[in-house]
Amino acid sequence: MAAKTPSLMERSIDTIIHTFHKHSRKEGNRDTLNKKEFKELVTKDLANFMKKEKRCENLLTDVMEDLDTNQNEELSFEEFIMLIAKLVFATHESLHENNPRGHDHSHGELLGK
Ligand SMILES: [Ca+2]
Ligand SMILES: [Ca+2]
Ligand SMILES: [Zn+2]
Repeated sequence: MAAKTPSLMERSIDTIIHTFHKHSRKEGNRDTLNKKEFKELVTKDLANFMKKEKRCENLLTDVMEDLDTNQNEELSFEEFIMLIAKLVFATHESLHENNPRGHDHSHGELLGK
């Protein structure tokens, strides 16, 4: 059976994993993010979705502490994807801000424009 071309959604999942690894392998444990690696990921790869956190060191620390459920000061992939889940949820919510759900299911524009 010939492999099908990955769909956009499948490629998006690949991109999340690839982006995590791109940063996690820079220092120390190659499969977890330390604070510096997490900061770089937010600054370079989530610059639009996390504008406030990008600019504020304290906010970024709070986000990392929330995600680090086993409190070892490193983010595993499992801990990190909770952030992606929250961002996906928040993005869908903001699309609906002026567009009620229901029969007329309409959406605003992406990236909070
Ligand atoms: Ca690392
Ligand atoms: Ca952890
Ligand atoms: Zn919707």
